[in-house]
Amino acid sequence: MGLTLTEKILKAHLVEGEFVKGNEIGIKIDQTLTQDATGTMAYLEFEAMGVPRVKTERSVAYIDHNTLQSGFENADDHRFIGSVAKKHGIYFSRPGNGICHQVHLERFGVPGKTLIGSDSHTPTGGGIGMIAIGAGGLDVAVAMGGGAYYITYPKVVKVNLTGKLNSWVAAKDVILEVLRRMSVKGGVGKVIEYCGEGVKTLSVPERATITNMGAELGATTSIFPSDEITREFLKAQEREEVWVELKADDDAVYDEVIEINLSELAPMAACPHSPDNIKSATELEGMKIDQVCIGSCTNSSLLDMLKVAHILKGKTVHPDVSLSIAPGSKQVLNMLAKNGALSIMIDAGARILESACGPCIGMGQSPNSKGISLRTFNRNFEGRSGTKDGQIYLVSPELAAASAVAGVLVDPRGLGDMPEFKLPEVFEINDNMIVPPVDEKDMDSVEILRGPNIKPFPTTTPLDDSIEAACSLKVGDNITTDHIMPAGAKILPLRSNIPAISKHCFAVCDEAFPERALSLGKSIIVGGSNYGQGSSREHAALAPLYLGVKAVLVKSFARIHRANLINAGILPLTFVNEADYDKISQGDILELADVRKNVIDGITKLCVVNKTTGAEIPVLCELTGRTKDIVLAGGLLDYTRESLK
Ligand code: MIC
Ligand code: SF4
Repeated sequence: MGLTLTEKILKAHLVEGEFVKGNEIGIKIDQTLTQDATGTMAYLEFEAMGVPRVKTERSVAYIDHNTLQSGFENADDHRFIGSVAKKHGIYFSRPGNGICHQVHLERFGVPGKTLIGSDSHTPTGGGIGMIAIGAGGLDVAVAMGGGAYYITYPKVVKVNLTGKLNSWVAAKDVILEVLRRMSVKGGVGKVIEYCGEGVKTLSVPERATITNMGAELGATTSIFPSDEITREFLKAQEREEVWVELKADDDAVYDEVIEINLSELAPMAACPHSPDNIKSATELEGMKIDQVCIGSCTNSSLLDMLKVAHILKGKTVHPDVSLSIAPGSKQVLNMLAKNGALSIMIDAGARILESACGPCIGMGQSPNSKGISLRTFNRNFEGRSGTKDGQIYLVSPELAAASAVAGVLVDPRGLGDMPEFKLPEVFEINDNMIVPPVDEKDMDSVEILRGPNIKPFPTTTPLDDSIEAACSLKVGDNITTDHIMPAGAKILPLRSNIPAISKHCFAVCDEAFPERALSLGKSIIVGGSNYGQGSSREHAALAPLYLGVKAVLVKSFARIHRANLINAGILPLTFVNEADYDKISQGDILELADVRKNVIDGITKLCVVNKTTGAEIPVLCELTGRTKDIVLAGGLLDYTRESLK
C-alpha cells in the first residue's frame, strides 16, 4: 500500500510512538521559528531548560508582530530576543525584514523537512512541501533543545485539484472554498494534502496562501508536493540546492477525499465573524465599504502585490475608503520599489505600512465604528481588528484592490483581461537583516538584555489530589484565543508580563473575569465546541494559569490550545454527553474527587459532581503517557526539568 506525502515525511522523522491513526507520535524537528509576540516567553522557557545551544538544523527568531513600539516594552523584547538568539545559536530576523512565514518561505524553508513555529500559521511552509506545524512556545523551546514534538498521528485528507483558476479568481478563493466545505473545526486531527493536475497550475506563493489559511480549518497542517514549480521558486531564491522532489505514491490511501475543480471557482469572501462564513462576491457585490487592508502572511507575496499594483495603476482610492498595504517582506517591498509598483500604489493613495503583521493583529489601522473592512488576511474574529463592532471580510488581493477603487465590494472578474503575472527568474536577495548567531566558543561574551517588562513564568504546582472549585466562567461555542487572551496595540506589549496581561483575559466576553477568578483562588472554565481555535498563543493558557484556573471543561478543543493547556498544567476535560453542558451554570461549585489518583491510574472517564445542583456529569480526561506525566508534574516546564535531572 502506497504512502501519502504526509506519511512519508512523518515516517522519516518518527522518534516515538506507533504509526496508528489517533495514536500520539513524537517527531524529530529540523527547524523552528518564533515571532516576537510569542517569542519572549518561548526564549524564557528555553533559558529555563538550561540548554546552551539549539540542537535543530535551523532556528530563526523573527520580529514582526509588535512593531508599533508605543512604549519601551516591545523594543525591550526585541533586544532580549536578539541577544538570546545571538548567544544560543538562533538566526535573528530584525524588525523590518518581514513577516515570519513569508521570510521563512523565501529564505529558509526546505522541502521534506519538519518545522514547528510558535505561530499558528507556520503551515505556510507546506507550500514548499514541508511538514510545518504551529505550536505553543514551550513546545518550540523543547524542540530547540532537541526534544521531539508530539502530535496525534493525523488523518490525511486529499484535496484533489483539477482544472485551472479563471482570470481574477485567486488562491484565496481555493482556501475559502475548502473552509466553506469543511468549516473552522473540520480539519481537527487532520493534515490536508493537495494533489491532482490542478497543483501544477499554482505557483509557490499561491500554494502558501492555501496552506497558510489551512490553519483556520483547525488542521494540524496542510501540504503541497515539491515539484518543478517548487524547484523554480527555490532557484529564483538562489536556493535550488535544497530542492528535492516529493509526492504521494500513486496508490496512497487517504482518509477523506475532496474534489475541487479550480475552473469552477468564483471570487468569495469570509463574512463576519468567522473564516468559514463564506458568501460569493456576486452575493455581496455593491456593499459599501470603509476600509481595505492588503497584506498579512496569507497574501503579501510579490505576486499578490504585482496584481494589486496592476489594478491600482492610474486610479485613485475611493474618497470614502482608506487603503493600507503591507508587503510581506523586505524582499517584496524592495522589489516593488525597484520595479515601480510601489510608486503606482503610492500614487493611487495607498497608505504603505512596514513589512509586518500590522492591522492583522490589531496593531494599528482599526476600522471606524461598525466599519466594513475588506482584508486579505486569514482571521476575522470579533474585535480582533481593534474595533469591537468592526465588520471584517476576508478576501483575495484582487477583490480587495478593485473594491478599494470602487468604494463598494466588486467582483474582480469585471476587471477585463488579466495579464499573466509571473514570478521573477531571480528574486532580490539580500539577507543583511538576518543576524547569524555567534560561534559556540564566543557565546559567553553575549550579554542577555532584559527589560523591566519581562516577568518570570507563572508558578505552577503539581496536579492536586482532588479539585473543588467554582465555575468562574461559562462560554459558548467557537471561543477563539482572541477571546481568551486578546491581542492588539494595547495588550500585545504585555506578552512578556503574565501578571499584567492576565488583567485582559476574556475581556471580549466578560471584563470582570480576571478579578473574579483571582478572588476565587482556584476555578474551572466551562465552554462549548472548538474551544481555543485560532492563534497558538500560549498566553491563552498562561493567563488562566496565573488566575488560578485548574481545569477547562468543554464540548471539544482546538488542537494547539489543548496542548498549551496541558503544557501549563491545566486539566483539559470534555463532556461525554454534550447535553451535560446545560447542567452547569457560572458560579456552580464543581468537584473532581481523587483526580490525581485517577489520572495516575490512567482512568480517562471521570466524574464531575456539581455540588450546587447535585448533578453527576461524566467527563473525559484523555491523557497519554507523556501528557499524563506533564499534567501530573504541573506543566511541561516542570516535566522537562524533571526529565533533564
Ligand atoms: C495570530 O495570527 O493570531 C497570531 C498573532 O499570529 C498568533 C500568534 C500570537 O498570538 O502571538 C498565531 O496565529 O499563532
Ligand atoms: Fe501575523 Fe496575521 Fe499572520 Fe498572525 S495571521 S502571523 S498576526 S500576519
